[in-house]
Formats: sequence, C-alpha cells, structure tokens
Amino acid sequence: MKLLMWTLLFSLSTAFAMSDVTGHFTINGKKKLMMKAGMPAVIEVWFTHNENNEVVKDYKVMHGKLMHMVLIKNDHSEFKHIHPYFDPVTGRFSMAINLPHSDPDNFDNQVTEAGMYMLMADVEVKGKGMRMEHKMLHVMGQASREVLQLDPIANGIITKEFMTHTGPIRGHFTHTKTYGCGNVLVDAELTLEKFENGNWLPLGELENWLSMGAHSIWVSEKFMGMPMSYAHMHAKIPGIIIDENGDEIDEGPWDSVLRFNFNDQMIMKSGKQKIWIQIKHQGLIYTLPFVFSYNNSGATTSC
Ligand SMILES: [Cu+2]
Repeated sequence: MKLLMWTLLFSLSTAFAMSDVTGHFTINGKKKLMMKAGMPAVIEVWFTHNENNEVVKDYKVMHGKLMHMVLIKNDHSEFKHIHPYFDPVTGRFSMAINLPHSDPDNFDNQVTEAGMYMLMADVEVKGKGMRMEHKMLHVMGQASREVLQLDPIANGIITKEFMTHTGPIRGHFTHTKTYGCGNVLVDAELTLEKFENGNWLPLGELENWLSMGAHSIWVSEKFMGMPMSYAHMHAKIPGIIIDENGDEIDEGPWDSVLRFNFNDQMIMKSGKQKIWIQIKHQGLIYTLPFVFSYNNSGATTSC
C-alpha cells in the first residue's frame, strides 16, 4: 500500500513537474540580479538536471546558437536579444553587458536604461527538448516609465516606417486567429517594402539571420507572472523553399511577406501586446516593434 502511494505520488509529481531542469543566473558572481545602467556587467547562466543536480552540459544548437537570451523592460520600452557564450568545461553560459563587442550576433548588449527587466534564456537540452528559464533583473539608476501605446491601425493593418542604412522601409503588420479547443492558432504577417524612386516596392533582398528569415518575440502588456505571456516565433525568408536535400529551391514569384505562427494555449493575456520582429537587411539587423491589440477570449474550453 505504501509503495502504491509513493508510486502514485511520484507519477503525479512528474506529470505536474513544470520542468526537468532548473536555470541559475548570476550577475558579477551574485545571485541577486542587480546592475547599474550603462555599467559593465557579466551575466552567467547555467542549468542543472532536477533528478541529480548535475550541471547540464549537452545542448543542441537552436537557430544557430546554443542559447538565446532576451531582456525586456517591464514597460516594454527596451528589448535586447543576445547570445551568451558557452563554456563546455563548466557548462556555464556568460555574456558581458555594456562592453564593446565585435560579434555581430551580439550587437545588442547595451543596457543603459534603468528599471526592472525580465531576463529569459532559451536553450535546447539534448534528449529533453527546448527549455526556457527567466529571472527579474534590476537595472539601477534614474528609471523612467513609458505607457504602452497602441500603434494606429487601419482595416486591421498596422503600417509603420523605419529607417535603414539603405533608406526607408515600411512594414504592414497584421494577425489572424483560428480558434481551437482551449487554444488559438495565431498567424501574424509582416509585409515589408522599400522606398525607391518615389515608390514603395517589395523588399525582396532579406538575408537569413541565425538560420531564419526573421525572429520575433511577442509579449502581452502584463507579461510577467506564471505562465509568462511570451512567444518566440520565427519566419522563413519569403520565397525560399528547402528541398529534401536541404538545398534552396527558388519558388517564384517572390513576395515580401514574413509569416509567423503561434499556438496560444491561453498564455497570452487579452489587451495590448508588443512584438519585436528582427530582420537582416543588407548586412545589418533591424528590430521592428509593433504594438497591437489581441483577444483570445473566444477560444472555447468546453470541448
Ligand atoms: Cu537568438
């Protein structure tokens, strides 16, 4: 009987276990994540296996990197997407903040605005799958707070212009929803155009960054909490189709629409949302933010 109870308890606890690994974070060697705005700091992250507390050392490359780290300020005014370096001997990832870098994939390592940030680390543990851990980071200094403002929308489309080193580009952002049973399939689209000779033309020459045509992070206005209202989505370069040998097939006609999909299992919170879409255009990375309204209350739970 006792054995049965324990077996039952054990199976219940595994069924409800949030994760099989635990993330650990330090800044400048301290567990309390505090740093001064604009001052150099070193973030360290490592994971341990819950079953034996051993440091995880086997990771798989995911979108070109072993770890993707995202920092978002709680008022959504700051967004950083960086890639800590892995030390296979210690199993620890580390990343210097506010120090000059020559690594183009870590161009975004400046944290100069004070306030509370959510720090999220995405990895793929070999044999287990994708895991994400997060922790609050306090950036000390004179903190300001912005109010999240919806971008103007017309016929369901948000249109925004951005400046690049080759001239202005324009993005049309839209999303559609398909309601499922306790979930919502969200299709988000970004159509990109460039301004040339007085006309807006499709922006055809996107390049892959970290093996994808675009990376995006979507959070709800109040994204902190459990579960965190956070989605990490990718899009392929429009027009590129990979055949079974991994070769690119040019399947014209080319368009300039980046398509992102997310299965919202009711983790996003209805209301204002912010998405940062990152593209590589003529050798440089651009972060294109959009603030939109989203509602998932139409998903049925009785099915
Ligand atoms: Cu990344």
